[in-house]
Amino acid sequence: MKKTVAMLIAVALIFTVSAPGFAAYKEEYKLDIVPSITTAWGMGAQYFADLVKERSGGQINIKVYPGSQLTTGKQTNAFMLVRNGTIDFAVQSSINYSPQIVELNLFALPFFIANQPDKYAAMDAITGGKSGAMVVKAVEDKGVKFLAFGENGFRELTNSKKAVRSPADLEGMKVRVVGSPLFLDTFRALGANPVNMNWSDTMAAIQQGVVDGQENPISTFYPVKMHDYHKYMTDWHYVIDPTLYVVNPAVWATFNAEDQKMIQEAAVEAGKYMIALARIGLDDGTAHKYLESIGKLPEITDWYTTLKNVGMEVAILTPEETKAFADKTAPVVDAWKAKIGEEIVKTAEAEMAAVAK
Ligand code: X2X
Repeated sequence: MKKTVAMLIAVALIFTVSAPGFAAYKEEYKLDIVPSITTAWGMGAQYFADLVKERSGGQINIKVYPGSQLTTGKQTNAFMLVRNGTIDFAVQSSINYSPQIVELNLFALPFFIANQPDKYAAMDAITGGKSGAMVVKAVEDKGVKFLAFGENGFRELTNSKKAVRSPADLEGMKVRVVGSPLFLDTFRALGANPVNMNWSDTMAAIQQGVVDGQENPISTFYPVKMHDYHKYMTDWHYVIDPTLYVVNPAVWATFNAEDQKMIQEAAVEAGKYMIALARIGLDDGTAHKYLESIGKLPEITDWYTTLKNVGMEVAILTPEETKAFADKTAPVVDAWKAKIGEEIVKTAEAEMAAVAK
């Protein structure tokens, strides 16, 4: 009798301990991204899915859905859908989540990070520092589990009309921006005529000439052959767009501690890969070295030559020219600093100053 009871208890224990690990797995976890798989963003998301699959012995299957399929094109609704569990995982732009999480606008303050002597060091000081942790807390307080930072990149302006080197050149130009209020304020302050539009509608609008300009990181606009429509690029780096690897908290809770650790580490690793892809050929060579060291150098490693070869004219601004844009947008920065929160902004400023050479 005693033996039978002991055995029953042992069997019950085995089931309770192992059950969550098995029973909780879904056949497929859906992961949301905006652009195509061929962008740095898409590659960074796919690498995460691949690492998780490999390290779970094929048990945890994350599928990347490119082109905003999971949000039916409405990229600024993406946060709500991962919060309510319609979407399991996401690698999303800070811009697309910023209508719900005002703190994320920190990265989209015009010429805030761009004006630092080393803009990448400044960015890393924020994401790796206290201000970054404050932003992450704001994201998690709104109901989504944060896993890691990635990067879409510094955003450059392209257009079909003319070389843009001053706010006067932008006067009245119809520029497509993401549906996030700070972007409308910024482009209005610059004298342009901003039109907010989802990325999924943007290429058609550009092809039809409904808009004349757009702003995106090079690694995002090159794969859609922006150069076939836009001859001019302004290399102004005015804002940066980190991406966030996130997961729905209820989905996260279904993974055991070991899986959680593995998934988190995979996100950090994939994030590092994506950051390097977004920076290669644009930083001091650090990204190139890193990608080489992990055996994952992409096909294109020199963006300026690549853009030139496809006929794009790149306006590299002098510090004075950049300042003219920054002066115009200074009131927007002031107004938005207050909305984002003085404490986060001041902390970020101090962290950037600490790494400024
Ligand atoms: O819509 C854009 O411009 C994109 C692809 O960069 C984002 O999703 C923020």
